[in-house]
Amino acid sequence: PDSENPATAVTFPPAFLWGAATSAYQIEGAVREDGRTPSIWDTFSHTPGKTAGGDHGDIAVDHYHRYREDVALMAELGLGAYRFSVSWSRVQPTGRGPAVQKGLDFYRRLVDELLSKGIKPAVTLYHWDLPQELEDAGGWPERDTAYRFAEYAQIVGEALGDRVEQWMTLNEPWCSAFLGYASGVHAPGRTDPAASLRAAHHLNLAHGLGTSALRSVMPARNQVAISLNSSVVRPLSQSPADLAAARKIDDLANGVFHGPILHGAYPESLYVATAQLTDWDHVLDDDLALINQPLDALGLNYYTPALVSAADPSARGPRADGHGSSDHSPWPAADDVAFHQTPGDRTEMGWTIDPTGLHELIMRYTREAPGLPLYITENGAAYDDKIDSDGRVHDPERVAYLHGHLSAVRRAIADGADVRGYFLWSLLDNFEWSYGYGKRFGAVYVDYATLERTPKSSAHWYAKAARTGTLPEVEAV
Ligand code: PNW
Repeated sequence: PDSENPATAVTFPPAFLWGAATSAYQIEGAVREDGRTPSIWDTFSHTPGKTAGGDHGDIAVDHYHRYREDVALMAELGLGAYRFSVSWSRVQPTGRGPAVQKGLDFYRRLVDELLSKGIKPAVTLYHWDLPQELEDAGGWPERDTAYRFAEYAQIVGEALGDRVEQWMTLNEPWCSAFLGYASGVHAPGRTDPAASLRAAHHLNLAHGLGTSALRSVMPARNQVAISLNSSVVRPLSQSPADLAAARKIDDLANGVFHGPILHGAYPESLYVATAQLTDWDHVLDDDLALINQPLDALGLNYYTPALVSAADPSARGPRADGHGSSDHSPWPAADDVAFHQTPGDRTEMGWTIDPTGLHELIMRYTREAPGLPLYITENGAAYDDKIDSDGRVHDPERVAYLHGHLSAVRRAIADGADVRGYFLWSLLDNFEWSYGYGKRFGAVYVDYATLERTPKSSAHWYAKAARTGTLPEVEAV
């Protein structure tokens, strides 16, 4: 087999980090414990019609009470790192003011447990769960939310900065801004394209101010990064109209965040494309400098590429962009763009499996941000997993997905990219946002009746990869 043949083995550098990722609202549960108050996801998931089957995160997979067991599982699987997020409303129930120690204590215990097992914690400060009170005050379209985030970042940085080295300010601000405020398929469920563009800017500002706040309270050795939605956007043809459509979506998916964060400027073409919605007067003079903080690393999340063409804006058919169902587009000012299904096999999300997209993405940011270490902070697949009568969960499709994408990462490293680690999404089956519990992304199966955890065959496969630094054959499971 490949893994034993040095000529064909897919072997990673010895320091490569093998991790898994989760987020607070998707796994913790315990939503009313120790002073936690509702976030926009509590409100949204309890609003009829917003999530599949009315699913919500009240219990989720009860990680708040089972974190020791979950860390033990990670240790068994030989993970080198674990990426999790902090629930803002556990730490600051109103989104402002002094911290609740009990809330912080949970994360202190979790981090200590990880460190005691030799697992490197990687903290995301914001994975979409804005305290409801801040949404009531206007949410991300309001500038004040960015200042509130900086204050929260400082609190968490002070509490955990002595023992957590790897930090991410935001997870996928694209989803927060455009699924939250334009298409409305994510919390808070607003459908106001102009507001979504303001939200995007204030998320950028929050990242910049939060980065400065973290650095002001943490040891200099710690690394600050951000995990960006980093779309691979392909034109359906090389016609000028299709190329322009791809350019527009690239600006709205990538440029709107990478531009100010990495280069200190929004793409000129983004201003032009969105002029009908906003004159961008919410961008104040110093903002771009505040946003453009030097970073220690960049996190890329990748699932599937996008395929787009020009479209006649009057002929609005059903959309196929894989971002949930809504009559409202998550793409402001892009009625003239059509989305197409990329050919190939798909996961249970309907997302086409295309590892070449991950290679492409890594090489793009290797060029765009030379010298900046990269981490794949999310990659993974949902399948309709079932537990067998012998108590095993056999998920060869997920193994193949991971093998394909990790091989793409390895190719990128061979091509000169500085990829330092990979975080599988997700450690556990969990609350998949508007899709509820129906979509299972975990390497570990969760029985939602008993909350019992069972590592799937993909978990065993991944554990072997982590242990040996070499990808096992896909048939080896
Ligand atoms: C990411 N889209 O979400 C998130 O960071 C995770 O919390 C989530 O569970 C995971 O990917 C799987 O979905 C996304 O519509 C949600 O393009 C939606 C999209 C992308 C990522």
